[in-house]
This record gives sequence, C-alpha cells and structure tokens, in this order.
Amino acid sequence: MAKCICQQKSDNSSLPVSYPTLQDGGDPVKLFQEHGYFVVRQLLTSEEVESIKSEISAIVAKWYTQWLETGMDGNDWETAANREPAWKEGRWQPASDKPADIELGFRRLYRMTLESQLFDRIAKHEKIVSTVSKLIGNDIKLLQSMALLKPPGASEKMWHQDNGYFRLNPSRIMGVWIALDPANCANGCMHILPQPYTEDGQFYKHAANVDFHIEYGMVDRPNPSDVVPIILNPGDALMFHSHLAHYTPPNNSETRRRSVQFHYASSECQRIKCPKEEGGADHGMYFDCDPECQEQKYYYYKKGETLISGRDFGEGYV
Ligand SMILES: O=C(O)CCC(=O)C(=O)O
Repeated sequence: MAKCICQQKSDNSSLPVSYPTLQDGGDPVKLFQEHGYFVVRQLLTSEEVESIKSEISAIVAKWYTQWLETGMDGNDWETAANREPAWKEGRWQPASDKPADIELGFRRLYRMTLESQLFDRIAKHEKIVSTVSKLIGNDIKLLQSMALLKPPGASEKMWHQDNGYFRLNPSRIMGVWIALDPANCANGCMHILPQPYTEDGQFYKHAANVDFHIEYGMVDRPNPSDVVPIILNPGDALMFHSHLAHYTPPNNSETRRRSVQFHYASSECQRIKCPKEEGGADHGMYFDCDPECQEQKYYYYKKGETLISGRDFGEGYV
C-alpha cells in the first residue's frame, strides 16, 4: 500500500505539499465545497502566539498547584486536562517538579475560554469569526476550546470526525486548529483525508472502549496515500469541517507541537437523538457509533461553551 507522504521521507524540512489556502478576499465557502478544509497563513501574529504560549504555562502552573492542594485523581483529565505522557502506570510522573517539566507532562487542556480571558478573546478574534460566519452563518456557538500541547512522547490522536463526537445536526460545525510551534510530520502535525463539504456529510464508523475516551475513533484507517499532512508555521491555521476525518501521529521528535483548537457550531444545531434513549440495543463495553446508535456518554457537547455571535436558541440547542 502506498504510504502517506510523511512516511516516505525522513527529512521533514521540504515536503512537497501545497494546500488550498484562504488568501485575502478569497471565498472560504468554495474552498470548503471543493476540499473540506483550507489553510490560513499567519492568522495570528507572533505576539499573539507568544502571549498564548505564556498563558498556557501560567494555567498549567496554576492547575498543578490546585491539584497538589486538592489531590489529583485519575479522572480529571477528561474535564480539565489530559496528563499524557507523564501519566504512567496510573501515576503522575513528570521528569521533575520544575514548571517546564510539569508542562511537558500535559497533552491537552480543555475548556480554555472558561479559564482564560485571553483564550476567550482569541476564540472571538475578528479574523476567525469573519471566516467562520461565512461558513456556518451568523448565529455561532463555541462548542469547545482546547490547548493541544503534544509534547515529545505524546501518543497519537486516533482518526476521527469531530461530528462523530459531537453528534449534532445540521452539521454546520467546524474546527479551527492554530499552530503555536512549527507543526510537522515528526512532531505530530494534523493529517487529514480531504473530503468536500456537504451538510449531510458521511459518517464513518467510530468505536471505543467506554472507559477510555481518548481511544474513541474510526474503526477503519484511511488509505495512507490519500492522507495529507498539514505542515504549519506558528500562527498558521487549519480550518476544516466537522465531517473531515483527521488524525495526529505520536510526537516522536524532541520538540513540542503546541496548538490551540476551537470548534464552532451554528446555534441552530441540536443533538441527534440516540435510539438507546428510546429503549434501543445495549452494545456493552464497546459501542457502535453508527448514526443509528450512539452512546449517551459521548454527548459532552450538547451545550456550547459560549455564544460567539448572533442568537442563542436556548434549551434543546447547543
Ligand atoms: O492536535 C491533536 O493532536 C489532535 C486534535 C484533534 O484532532 C481533536 O482534538 O479533535
């Protein structure tokens, strides 16, 4: 089987990859309809990137102190942070207690706009919202915000479609993934399977061990030769629709691959009803996330984090 371009080269510096890119005055709708994604170069300035990195360090330091004071259990990674790779054999094991080593122990921080005014401002950044509104309309909810820190040693993020998690309808939902460090094949850049955007986009089958949410992903991996690695510089962004299958490989390099990610949905989105709620079949330990059967546990996202613009439709909507 032909390999993904990342697997064909050992030197990541000059991969011959070009992307659909949103230039000034370009039409994001056309790019979505043709490719399902596009790149925006220098969406954030280097000052903005540096201030986000400092904010992340401050939040990690604050949370770490809180956790030391209040006791850390094995479950808080889902609500707040994913302590990987320093969470080993059921214990928190950073290289040392120095702030830099503590930060290298985290893979992901979650719901950042609730924690930080800076993240809230970036989520509402004029350059982002003006493009998002062309794609999903003017009534916009932020579903979730994340700092994806992917330190050396962090594992892969399985192939998945974001609406495989959200399970919202209509699928006017999209992700904005912004690099804070150079993101390349070696340190775990985003990999995507290009797919034109349609509102009734295809769902691939997802499955997981219900006890380990991070392993929730697509049952089948795409053909590597169809996969496009998205190599970005700090401040560059990938914008993609919520049915676009994507993945990040493990970080096998010595360098961090920090990024922030925001997911936006039309305020009109509602969660797709699960047949189980209506007395459907129980799939036991593993479950089948065909559109016909979704596990309630995965409806974390039924309420968005914050209203970005336009109307909030209230109860029953995101
Ligand atoms: O940045 C990563 O490692 C993965 C991000 C991602 O695909 C997600 O959180 O949905």
